[in-house]
Amino acid sequence: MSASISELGLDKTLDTYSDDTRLAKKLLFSDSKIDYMLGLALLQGYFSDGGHTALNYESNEYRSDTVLGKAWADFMSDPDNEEIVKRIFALNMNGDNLIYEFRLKPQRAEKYAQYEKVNSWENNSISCVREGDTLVFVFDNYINEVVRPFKWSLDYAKENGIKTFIVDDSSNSGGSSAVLAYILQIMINSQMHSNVFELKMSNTATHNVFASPFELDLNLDGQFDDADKEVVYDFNFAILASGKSFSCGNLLPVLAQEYGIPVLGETSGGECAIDIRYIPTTLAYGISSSSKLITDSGAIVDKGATHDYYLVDMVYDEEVGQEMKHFSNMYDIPSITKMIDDFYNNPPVWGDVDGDGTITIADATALQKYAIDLPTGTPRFIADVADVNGDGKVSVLDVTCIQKYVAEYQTGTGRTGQLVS
Ligand SMILES: [Ca+2]
Ligand SMILES: [Ca+2]
Ligand SMILES: [Ca+2]
Repeated sequence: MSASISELGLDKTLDTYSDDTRLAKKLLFSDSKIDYMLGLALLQGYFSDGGHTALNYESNEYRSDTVLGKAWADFMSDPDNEEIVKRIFALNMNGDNLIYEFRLKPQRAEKYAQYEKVNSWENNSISCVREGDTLVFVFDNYINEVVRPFKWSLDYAKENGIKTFIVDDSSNSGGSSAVLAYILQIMINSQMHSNVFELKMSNTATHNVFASPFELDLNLDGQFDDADKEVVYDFNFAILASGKSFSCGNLLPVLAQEYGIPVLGETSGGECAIDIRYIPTTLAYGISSSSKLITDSGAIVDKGATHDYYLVDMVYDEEVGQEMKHFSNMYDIPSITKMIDDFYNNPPVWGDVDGDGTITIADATALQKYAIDLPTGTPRFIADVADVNGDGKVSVLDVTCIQKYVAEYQTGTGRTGQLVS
């Protein structure tokens, strides 16, 4: 829809885009405030970016203890209005907004129920789950109550032979940047040996860059001192992310990736800083702020962390009547542990494009698809090791080299199988 708005403007887009946008426009011109809110709710599914851009952003008007909020709640629960309520719901599902709430979360819960729950806090909203020598720390908001359970889980892991420590950020809608600073600093502190984390922002109008330093009590003893610099955990850290990982939930994988920590699942949802604005009817809406958080290398974090391993399937859903995202593979602890092991342990080798440590026909097949811009069909694809014949591009010639290598030809294999120096 954004392409249409750029070309035609909002008004004409609403006229031409779909029956729903035409209905939304009609409702937005109504004298009834409930109609107006319905119009916004219809458009929300189209405009949603997962969180920050929210036309019917939760405001006082929507609270059930206000006159309008109560009228809205009554309207939505009235059986006479079932059709329009269903339509709004369906639009929001298609808009990716509710997929995570109604699909990712139950699929995740089902998967984690297969493993040992080591501990949980805050009515089960924070937990850690173990399988073999892997521990997964699960939390869905960056709230202060996460800090001690996180530290507890790290210490448990250290004392109990855990090698792989996974931070499950995949259903995390954000929260406090101070909590994010604590979690990230611990994950990267074997490289940093510091107790100060700097969160950097850039103003999109002036390009002025500024940093907010967080001094961190990493060992949680109430003192800020040198002892905090040596709070180091030598696990193989990894992050699970999805399109639902938003705001601070997006910031963690983006920043951690620059320190070599792999991101598994799908590209995180994006955006970080939020502005709340009001329209003249007093309804609030949310948009992303003009100040953008940036990484150490200066990259804007808004677009999200590109997954190192893509673990989402499309599965036909009979109830919905179409293919829907399926997330169970993201939470299969033995298989993601193997990927994380591969990520940390396999040095880059020419031709091993799926990064599993061996050159097989699977690498040739993935490369063949990549060369013609198809999805590779592998969770990981390392484009940097694909140009095995060294001609500066990735093409079917590289595929042939790998096929010959697999078939044990002595010539015509390029540098397939050699370590990337
Ligand atoms: Ca301390
Ligand atoms: Ca391989
Ligand atoms: Ca090539």
